[in-house]
This record gives sequence, structure tokens and C-alpha cells, in this order.
Amino acid sequence: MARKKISLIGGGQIGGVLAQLIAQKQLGDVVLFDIVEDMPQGKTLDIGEAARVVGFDVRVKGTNSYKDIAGSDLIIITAGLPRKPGMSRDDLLTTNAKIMKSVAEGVKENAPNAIVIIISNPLDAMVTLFKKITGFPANRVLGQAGVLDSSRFATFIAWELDVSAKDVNAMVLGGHGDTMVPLVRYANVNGIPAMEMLERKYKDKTKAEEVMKAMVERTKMAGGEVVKLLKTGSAFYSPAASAVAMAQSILLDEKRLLPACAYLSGEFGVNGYYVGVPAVLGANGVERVVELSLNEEEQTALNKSINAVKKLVEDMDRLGF
Ligand code: A3D
Repeated sequence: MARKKISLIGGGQIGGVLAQLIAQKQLGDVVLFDIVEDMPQGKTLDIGEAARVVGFDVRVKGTNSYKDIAGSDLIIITAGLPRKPGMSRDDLLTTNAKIMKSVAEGVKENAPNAIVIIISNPLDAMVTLFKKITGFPANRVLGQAGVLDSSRFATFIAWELDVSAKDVNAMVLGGHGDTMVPLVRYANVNGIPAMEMLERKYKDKTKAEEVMKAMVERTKMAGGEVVKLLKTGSAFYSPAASAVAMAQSILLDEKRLLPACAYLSGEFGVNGYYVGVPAVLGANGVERVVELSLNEEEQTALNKSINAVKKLVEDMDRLGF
């Protein structure tokens, strides 16, 4: 079987880690594209020279030409500026929409059959714009945010309960912004509700609720927490790892159920917008969106998040993109 081809558009912090992780996992040959001359070539040479010591056979190539992405099975886009301290993701809209426009045109012309995962912020708007410009079918255009937001939430729960992060399932839905919705009621440790374990730990329901609330708030602000510490950019190790989990599910047709920024056609009562929802990811990209029952509080929070996404998309339309 021929190796898969994965192209990464944007060779910055996330792009570099993506290239390394994909090579180490041998998911396929990698092309790293950036507009900065020589930089993607330098990074891929460096990553590739570890082939012997790490033990991988896939090829990793850097480029400044879109022609090299031809025949890609999967593309991951990180082109665009990251946040600096004090900025919200939405502050990146105008700059990154311009970048996304040129990227979408390059992908449409050179790799029209690829499945595309977008990471660039503001995420929900960038996925919408990419879909609009390329006209690719909805199942082949999706965004990474929920896997990372959910990993953050699950990891905080694991640290708090002193259990393996592998046993914690916790999902975050909605847009990738301050209105995201961590689903407390569904959070569990191998099936045991996380709230029940917290209540047993503290022997006090109110205290358990306070601790959970703090973890929910930390999850919502987790991106900003990293930005504040790094000062020069935003998180890149965990976003790359999250996109690789999605890429692997698609490339190996694992059909994992992961929260993804997916196009809704009536699911969750939403039509024609990209929102973070549970989705089955397989060889056809987003194979289906999975609905789940929400109580009134959760539905209200999700509606608020959906409205924030709609406003962002309207702002983008008004700016002429
Ligand atoms: P950074 O290290 O600056 O890399 C971005 C790269 O994009 C740079 O190497 C640029 O040269 C390149 N670039 C700029 N313009 C173009 C263009 N027209 N074509 C191709 N490449 C171009 O940023 P990063 O890797 O840290 O972050 C990339 C994006 O991901 C930013 O928009 C972040 O806000 C976003 N991000 C999203 C998440 C999510 O979970 C959704 C998490 C973290 C960061």
C-alpha cells in the first residue's frame, strides 16, 4: 500500500511539532509548506535527520511551493498569526482571514481531493472561510479545537482526582472561544461520574462543585494561561498532538468519536454553521455528527456559544471575506 501524503500549511510552532509527530508515528510522508524561505526546509531536514535514531521511514520535505502539496490525502492548516498576551482569538480575524484566503486558493488549486483540518484562529471563522472559498464538501473540511479543549478539561480532572488521564473522558462543545461548553455531567473516569468522585474526595457537595467550577473556568481560559506565560505566542505542543489524533483517526479509518468543529445541517438545531460537536472521524473525514441530550443549562450555554460563532462569521462577512 502506498504511503499516505500529509501536507502541513504553516511551518511555525504548531506546524513543526505536527511534522515531527506525524513522522514519528509514520502516518505518511509529510510536506511542510510556509511562505518564509528556507525555514520549512530547515525544520524538515532537522526532523528527517532523526530518522535513524527514532526509526521512521516516511519522508519529510519542506517547501515554499504549493505545487508540492499535489496528491495530498490530508492537509492540516496552521498558517496565521497566534495570539500575544492581552489578545483574544477574535482579534486575529482580519489578519488571519487574509492569510486563510490565500491558503484556501492554494489548496483548492493543488490538492482538490484532500481532507482538510484547520487549526488557525479564530477557529470557527477560519474553517467557515476555507469551506466558502474552496467549495469542498462539508465532510472534508473540519477544525481542531474540541480535542484540545477536551484534553485540557480531562487532564485537569485527572490531576485533581490523581488518576491516569487515559481513564478520563470529558468533552467540550461549542465554539473555540471563551463561551466554549465543558460538559460536566458527562465527565467521567472509566464510567464513574467525575462529580461523584469529587464528592467522595471532599465529602462535601458544595466544595466538590466549587472545585469542578474552577476546572471548568481554567479549561475555558487555558489557551490564555499559556499565552500569558510564553509571552511570544500561543500553545503549540498540545494543539499539534490534538490535530494528530484527528489525522490518525481519518488516515487509519479509526472512526473515533471526537469533538470537532464540523458543519451542521440541522443537528443541534443549527443550520449552515461550523460548531464544535461530537463527530465520528474516519476515511471520509467527518462521517457523521453525533447528537446527545442536553439539559436546559447545557443547551443555554451551547446556544450562547453558537451565537458567538454566528457573530464572528457575520463580522467576517462584513469585512468582505
Ligand atoms: P506561528 O508559529 O506564528 O506559525 C504560523 C506560521 O504561518 C508562520 O510560520 C508563518 O510564516 C506562516 N504563514 C503566515 N502567512 C502564511 C501564508 N500566507 N501561507 C502559509 N503560511 C503562512 O503560529 P502557531 O503555529 O503557534 O499557531 C498557528 C495558528 O494556530 C494561530 O492562528 C494560532 O492562533 C492557532 N492556534 C489554534 C489553536 C486551536 O486549538 C484552534 C491552538 C493554538 C494555536
